[in-house]
Amino acid sequence: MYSAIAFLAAIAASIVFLTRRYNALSHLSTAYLHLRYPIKSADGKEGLPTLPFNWPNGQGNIEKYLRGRENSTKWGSQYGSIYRIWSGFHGEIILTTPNDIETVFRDSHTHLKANANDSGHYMYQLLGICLGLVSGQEWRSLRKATEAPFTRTATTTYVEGMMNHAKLHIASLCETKPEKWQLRPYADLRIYPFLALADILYGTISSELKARLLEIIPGRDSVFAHMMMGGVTRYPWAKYLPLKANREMRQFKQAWARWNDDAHAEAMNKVEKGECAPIIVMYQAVANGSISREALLQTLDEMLFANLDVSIGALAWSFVFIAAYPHVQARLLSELKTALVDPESTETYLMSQSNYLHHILLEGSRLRPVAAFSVAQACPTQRQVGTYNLPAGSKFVVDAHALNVRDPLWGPDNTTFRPERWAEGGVKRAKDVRYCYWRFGFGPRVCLGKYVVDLMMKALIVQVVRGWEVKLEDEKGGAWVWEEDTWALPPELRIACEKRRER
Ligand code: HEM
Ligand SMILES: *[C@@H]1O[C@H](CO)[C@@H](O)[C@H](O)[C@H]1NC(C)=O
Ligand SMILES: *[C@@H]1O[C@H](CO)[C@@H](O)[C@H](O)[C@H]1NC(C)=O
Ligand SMILES: *[C@@H]1O[C@H](CO)[C@@H](O)[C@H](O)[C@H]1NC(C)=O
Ligand SMILES: CC(=O)N[C@H]1CO[C@H](CO)[C@@H](O)[C@@H]1O
Repeated sequence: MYSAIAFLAAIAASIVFLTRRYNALSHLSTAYLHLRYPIKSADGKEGLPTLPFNWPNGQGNIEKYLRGRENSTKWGSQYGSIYRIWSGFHGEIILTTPNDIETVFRDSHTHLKANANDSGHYMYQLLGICLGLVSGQEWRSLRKATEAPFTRTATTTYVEGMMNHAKLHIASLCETKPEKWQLRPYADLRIYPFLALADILYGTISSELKARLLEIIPGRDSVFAHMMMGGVTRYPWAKYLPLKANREMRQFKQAWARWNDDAHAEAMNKVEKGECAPIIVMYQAVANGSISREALLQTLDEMLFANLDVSIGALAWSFVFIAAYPHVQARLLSELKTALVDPESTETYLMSQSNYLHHILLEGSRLRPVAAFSVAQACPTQRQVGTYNLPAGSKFVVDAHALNVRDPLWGPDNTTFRPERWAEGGVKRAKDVRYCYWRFGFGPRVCLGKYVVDLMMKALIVQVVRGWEVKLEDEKGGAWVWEEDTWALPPELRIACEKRRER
């Protein structure tokens, strides 16, 4: 009670003294937010360490995602192992230790996702009800209707097709110079996962459909850029304004729906031949009312567009690490020579989660997680985390670097790229690593695409590395001096591929 009065007095004082200052609004909001959303330790003595609110976004998006890597370390040393930031006016509790993460995430299938990712109404129209952003019964029905093609067993059946995709993609990249060519880590990796995934979902699509699918990409990119910029389109009433953003949204959604209907029709024509593409069963679930048409279209967008950037980044980093560390490449090559003798052993090799190739992916994602902080989600019940009582509905975010790099499990060479560590002592047992490593999420609700993504990455890596020696270069073919703490892909970085000579 006294502290509340003191707070009010402090606010009154703030109004008098701070309104003249530039950052008065930040201070006022900080005081208000502390009062409105108090979080105390179990003995009621301490408040949860909380960052001051910066007008008007808090730490939302820029500091959290774009500067996330630096701020993870900075905030961790300043505020401790559990603290709160602001994403707009939404408090988000940052978790940095495996114990706390287990307490919160062991029932992740019951968690509530932030409405449209806290990104406003424009985002809601694009992806507001996709699989990754819905909760409860809605999530269960949608997951059931879309998960069949992504299980481990289903993924095993894609190995041969994926290897062919990878081969064709490489052929298209090195067409003119198969002896020595350069791979651009981002631009040259975009179409490959896209078409590979489309084939899985829709069956092998005709070249006409493929061309139309590729034509949809620029419009989708533009809509996504409007969403990221935010501003007025965050508000529901803005959809009535004659904005370019709104027109492009309508055009994209129409084109996407029509393309899917046509791809579905094409797949139906092949049913007689005994092919049953996953899209057919997904459309059945719409027809019998288990899921809505809009939710399915958004989920297909989520799979093919929204998650793709993430996959390209992960793939690019794998190539960079393999090229940067010749001893890693040599060991991988010798593993490939013994593993890829026939189609059957290729399948076993690509699906294994305990070989050197797999450890390269794990190690790359450990050091370059796809985001510094995970997307916020809320537990439905109250939790005691550390000494704090966190009310039901508190939103939680995982600090990827605190786990993947700073957790003592990875010491003392925690910042070194060393795939071998995944075959050693403490790290080897899945149970020890479970909550010390962030990649596909925690608990029962994790990334739907995890097996397919790994297969996609492995197929391309295998096809490149067994045919070409990879090295880091700049765009003009000059040597590249690798620095271990490079963490944003430099635009002029290239993967040079030089044909291997048989010995
Ligand atoms: C390296 C690439 C990828 C990484 C690191 C990744 C990681 C993640 C993470 C961290 C989540 C959130 C889990 C949570 O906390 O709720 C997620 C969800 C999801 N991912 Fe991925 N993802 C990748 C690629 C893909 C791809 C290519 C697909 C395409 C099928 C995909 C489909 C999904 C879906 C549908 C969800 C929502 C699942 C649900 O909520 O039930 N992901 N992913
Ligand atoms: C939600 O936002 C995060 C961070 O910007 C992003 O990584 C994630 O892909 C978004 N989710 C969807 C479904 O777009
Ligand atoms: C609707 O169709 C899907 C896909 O064929 C099926 O799994 C589900 O059981 C059906 N649900 C009902 C209520 O008929
Ligand atoms: C992780 O690496 C950093 C920098 O190399 C070092 O300061 C820190 O002590 C390491 N942490 C552990 C747990 O080994
Ligand atoms: C609140 C806070 O500490 N933000 C920092 C995040 O990181 C950037 C870049 O290092 C800093 O400029 C911010 O001050």
